[in-house]
Amino acid sequence: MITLITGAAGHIGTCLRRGLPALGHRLRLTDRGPIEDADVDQVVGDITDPATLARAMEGVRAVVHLAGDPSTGASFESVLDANIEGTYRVFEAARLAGAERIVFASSNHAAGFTPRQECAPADTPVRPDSLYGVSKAYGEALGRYYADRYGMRVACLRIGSFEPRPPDARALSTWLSPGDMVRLAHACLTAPDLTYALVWGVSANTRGWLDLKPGRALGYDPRDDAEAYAAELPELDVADPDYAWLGGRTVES
Ligand code: 15L
Repeated sequence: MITLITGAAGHIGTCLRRGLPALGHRLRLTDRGPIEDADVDQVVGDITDPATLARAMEGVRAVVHLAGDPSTGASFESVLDANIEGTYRVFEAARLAGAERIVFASSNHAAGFTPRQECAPADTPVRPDSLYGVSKAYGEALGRYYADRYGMRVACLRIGSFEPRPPDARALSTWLSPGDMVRLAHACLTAPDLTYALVWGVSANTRGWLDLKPGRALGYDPRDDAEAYAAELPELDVADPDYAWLGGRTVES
């Protein structure tokens, strides 16, 4: 049983290709360039190329789809190619190859215009704060379609701030640690009852306000908390966009 990781050379891809094998996952990697430090099965090429994807999908049971432009400032042309067309090509190639499960890296920015609240549900309505966020909302819709239409099992992860440590004060609420990223992907790859799920990709942050219950229901057991770094970071004013909005300062950029 092979799990394909797209965008495997990126930050999250590198974290998962290093962390998932120890949890029993046999991986194949794909990215636009070769991954030199990886002594594993890999297919080099672009996800907008159906021939590359057909090779990458051979014998694959599950896909972790990370490839795409990760920048909140991405242009329309860039998201159109990498995120819109690329994500469609990945879902369709996975279906044609008989893969049964897709874990899609969405983002908090699909709902970045959500105001801070007590506890935001994981299926908080789409309120993108950027064209990047729009492209992630599109990926979530595509996932819902492939689940309903073709019976694929799809988990969309609305990832917060994935970094080795919280990069700024906003991330005291939105941080996703590398260890928890691996735990979340593992849960979504193995949950027997997954049909379609939207889950927040964040750690168990003391200052978090994103509901972790849907993730926990799939078996996600976050262990990290950004609070451990709070003393190093400034307090945010409630009027600061990094405090007031899920997407932080992206809502104003
Ligand atoms: C994301 O989805 C982006 O890829 C990343 O660059 C950060 O902006 C992150 O969200 C975040 O919200 O911190």
